Amino acid sequence: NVRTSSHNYEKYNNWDMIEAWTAEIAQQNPGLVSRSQIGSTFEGRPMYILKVGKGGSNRKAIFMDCGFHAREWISPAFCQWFMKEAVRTYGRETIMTRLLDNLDFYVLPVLNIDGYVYTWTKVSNRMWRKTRSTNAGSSCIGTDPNRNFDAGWCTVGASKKPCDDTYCGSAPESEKETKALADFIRSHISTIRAYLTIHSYSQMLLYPYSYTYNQVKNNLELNTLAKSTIKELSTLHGTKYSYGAGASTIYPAAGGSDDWAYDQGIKYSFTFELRDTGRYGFALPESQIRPTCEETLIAVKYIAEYVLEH
Ligand code: ING
Ligand code: ZN
Repeated sequence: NVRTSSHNYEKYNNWDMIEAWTAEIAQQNPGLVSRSQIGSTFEGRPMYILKVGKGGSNRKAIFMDCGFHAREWISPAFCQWFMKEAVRTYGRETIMTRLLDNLDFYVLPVLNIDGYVYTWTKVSNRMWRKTRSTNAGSSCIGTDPNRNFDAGWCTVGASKKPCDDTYCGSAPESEKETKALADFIRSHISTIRAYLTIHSYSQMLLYPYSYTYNQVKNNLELNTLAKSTIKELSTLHGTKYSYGAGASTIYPAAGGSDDWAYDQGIKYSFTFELRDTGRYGFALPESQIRPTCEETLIAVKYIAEYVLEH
């Protein structure tokens, strides 16, 4: 295994760094990592997905995305960390080796690239959340990508006003970014067994539904899995997470990607809300990248093992 040479995983990296890194990590780990493009953003940037796994036919897969919301910088940092650890520990560590021998991870390092780039342009733009698409009849920019999926779309916890931070968009999948993600999942639906989407902050592990208080069919199973996952997560640094169905644990909100993925038939669908609980919020210091990513990696591996066995 060759480590990516220059990439700094304990700093927040801008999009140019991340884009270059996607090419590098694939090139440096042939037979383990491959890169493909799933679409383009509103502003024309290529959306790259990394596939990590030893390959073979008819393999189960786990899909994970980061960077839905522009300001949640710890999220893309985790997808980068996950890939680093996957290639570093494959063949050296039992669990990662078993995972990559038996399933593929599809990792989308940044979904909302245009928004992420925007948060790097000026201090005053650091708290941007949405995409950067234009809205007909409004001078306000952007749609909330996590209100833009076809899951009770725009019925609750979402806004129909383009100037709002939770604007649901003109229609489900109106954004090029969410459409590309949804198209990718639809076209790989026969293999994808779990959907993981990484947000911040709140220290929560959420499962469907958020668009309704109705319980999913395997609610008890997801509740039990979430409970044991956060227990594992806490063992490293003592970080306390809460967990439960989205609507009752964080707030009711329609159009989220986890609810949509679940309704596509992906029975293990989770939203992570990483550190912290509000002291730094979205401006989580770089000194917390390592501990946050370490503990989150434990949780992701724990869920992946469970999914592999079920
Ligand atoms: N939180 C999520 C949000 O989009 C969420 C919470 C999860 C809503 C799943 C709907 C579905 O508001 C953050 N921090 O973005
Ligand atoms: Zn978010």
